[in-house]
Amino acid sequence: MEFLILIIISAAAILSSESTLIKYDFIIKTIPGNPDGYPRGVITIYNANDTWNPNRPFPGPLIRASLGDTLQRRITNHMKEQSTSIHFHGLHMLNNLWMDGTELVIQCPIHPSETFSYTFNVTHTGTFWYHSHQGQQYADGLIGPMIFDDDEIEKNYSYGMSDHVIMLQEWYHESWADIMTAYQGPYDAFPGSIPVYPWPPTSFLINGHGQFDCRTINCTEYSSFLNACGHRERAQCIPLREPFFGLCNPHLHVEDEFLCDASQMRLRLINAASGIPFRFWIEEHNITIVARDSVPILPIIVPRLTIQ
Ligand SMILES: *[C@@H]1O[C@H](CO)[C@@H](O)[C@H](O)[C@H]1NC(C)=O
Ligand SMILES: *[C@@H]1O[C@H](CO)[C@@H](O)[C@H](O)[C@H]1NC(C)=O
Ligand SMILES: *[C@@H]1O[C@H](CO)[C@@H](O)[C@H](O)[C@H]1NC(C)=O
Ligand SMILES: *[C@@H]1O[C@H](CO)[C@@H](O)[C@H](O)[C@H]1NC(C)=O
Ligand SMILES: *[C@@H]1O[C@H](CO)[C@@H](O)[C@H](O)[C@H]1NC(C)=O
Ligand SMILES: [Cu+2]
Repeated sequence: MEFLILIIISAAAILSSESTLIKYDFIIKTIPGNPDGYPRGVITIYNANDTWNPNRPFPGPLIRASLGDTLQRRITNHMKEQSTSIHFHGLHMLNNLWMDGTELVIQCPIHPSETFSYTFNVTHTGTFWYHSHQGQQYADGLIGPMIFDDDEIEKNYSYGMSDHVIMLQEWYHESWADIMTAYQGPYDAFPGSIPVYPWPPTSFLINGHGQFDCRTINCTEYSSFLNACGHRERAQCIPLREPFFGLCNPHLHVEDEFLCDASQMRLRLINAASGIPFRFWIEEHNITIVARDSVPILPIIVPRLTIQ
């Protein structure tokens, strides 16, 4: 599956300063996390010169450069049991397709304990994101934002330092591998098992944080239902169980605040979900859409928007 982004603000190319080599060195690791208060294993990506943030293991570090810069991004896979690769969503990689990051299509997997460097020239401006391109691995947290400066929006609007990334995701309490097994699993693989599609998310995350009310559901009570013809059918039920990594806490994370200290605020919306669109709005405010998929557009003023 591949997902679209709508980016509220970003823009066209105007060459300015000379080229700089910008280096990042990242480590990828699986750790226990609790994005919505329900502890489970997640994948974190963090600066090699630093440690991971247990309170917000993802989104990963912001990659920021300007049009014309060269980016070098070293990735070391410290996961014990999974290979990986990183795709830079929305970048064209013209004459440079070996840096596109699709595992087993463009490159060999980055196996556990291996390192791989991605190098490319920044030929776009605006808001983008990177994510794992190994199976559906990014659904476990391997995502992060990228900003390429020098766009027209910087010049045409006066948002000052009020420049924020907002990454939206749906979240599950199962790993992507379990969800894929549930999608594809045969009927009666074990007594009572039925393939479940779609597998509903348990919560939604904004910049890696959300809230879950910690309820549990015992599917024995929902095992069947009477259909319109009066026949009893087996029901699909997603069991909601106690976490085994620790206690669930519905009030673990407080809301993030974005202080508005200018008359305008730039929000760089990224839909980093695995399978759903989002509707986004801000109470008592209109939103001006100034770009889509990093391409600037004539401004559109809306009370809410849908991001695919
Ligand atoms: C680690 O590297 C990043 C990216 O190069 C840099 O922004 C950050 O300041 C460095 N952090 C430390 C603690 O040196
Ligand atoms: C990146 O830019 C440098 C310097 O302009 C150039 O030598 C190199 O060929 C470019 N690489 C790609 C893949 O376009
Ligand atoms: C689930 O509910 C059924 C019927 O109410 C009960 O027999 C069973 O023990 C329950 N299972 C769990 C794990 O609570
Ligand atoms: C949003 O725009 C509509 C249409 O121009 C306008 O009627 C409404 O008052 C605006 N709302 C706010 C909160 O500014
Ligand atoms: C920025 O302003 C210039 C001059 O008014 C205009 O030509 C251009 O289309 C604007 N670009 C954006 C992205 O708003
Ligand atoms: Cu992508």
